[in-house]
Amino acid sequence: MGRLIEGQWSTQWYDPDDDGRFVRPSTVFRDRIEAGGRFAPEAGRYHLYVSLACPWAHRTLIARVLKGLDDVISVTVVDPYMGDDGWTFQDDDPDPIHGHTFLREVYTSADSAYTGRVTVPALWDRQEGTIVNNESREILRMLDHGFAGLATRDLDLCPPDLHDEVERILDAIYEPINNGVYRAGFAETQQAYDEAVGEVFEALDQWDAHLADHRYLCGSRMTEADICLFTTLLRFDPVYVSHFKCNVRRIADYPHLSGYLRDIYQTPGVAATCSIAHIKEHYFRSHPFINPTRIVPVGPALDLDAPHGRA
Ligand SMILES: N[C@@H](CCC(=O)N[C@@H](CS)C(=O)NCC(=O)O)C(=O)O
Repeated sequence: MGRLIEGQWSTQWYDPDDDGRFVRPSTVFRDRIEAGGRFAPEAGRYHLYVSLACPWAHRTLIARVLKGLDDVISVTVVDPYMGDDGWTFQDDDPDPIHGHTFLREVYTSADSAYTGRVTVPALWDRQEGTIVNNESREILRMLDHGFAGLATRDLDLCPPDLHDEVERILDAIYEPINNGVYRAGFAETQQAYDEAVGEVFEALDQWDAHLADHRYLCGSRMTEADICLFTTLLRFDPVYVSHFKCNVRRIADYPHLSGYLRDIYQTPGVAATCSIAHIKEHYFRSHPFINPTRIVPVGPALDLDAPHGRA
């Protein structure tokens, strides 16, 4: 793990705030794919660098498959283990564009003086030779709306009539849930941890109640908000409960969130983007300050194919 400082690699972890809270830095590449713009939608032009372990990258993999963009946007999956060199390419899934060994080299190929973390997802443009964007929520929206005419599946994950509600829910789940589990797991003081875990479970309790009478977060249609909640819920019982100490309740203990998790998992195309083995291998092996033995637990037993009862 580490970061680039003016193009030079440094094995530094995140800097907490004065009270030991985890602080997630903002991402740097924030351009957009749009018809008529510098980054126009074109088949074969863009490439996604992802990890199957990462909940943020997983959002973009799900959108790619649900929109039928598999043949339009190519993908490389990095090795689950993130050590001192950061994300590394796998021998059986090498970097097809540059032939690099490390993801950080993709970042310095985009900007030789880049300063920041080397994160997934990152959306690469073959034509301009740069990273278009490395912020998952924005890449998700680009895959959803930026490739009209190229997407082979007719489905809108943020339709105009639900736009404001999708945005509201994306905002509402981000800090307490999506980022909340990280704020708990990477807290460096008891107070920072207590604060984060309290927020995680208050929010989960609230959304479980909401899902008692809504199939999806925004009602009867699956949206970007569901994708963003799903990728955190999928990792919750196998990883966040023990590794990030989010152990007040499991998702399996929630009457509605548990079925909702299986409902999204069983949506055609989604299961193929999920690898519990990859997820566990990444978290338990890559954070020795949390798990010094790097032993990957065997459980928990999960049956994501069990009936979800929510149709
Ligand atoms: N805000 C970013 C966060 C991406 C992110 O933090 N990804 C993690 C993997 S789960 C990563 O690549 N971390 C490497 C590091 O921070 O060194 C997004 O939503 O895309």
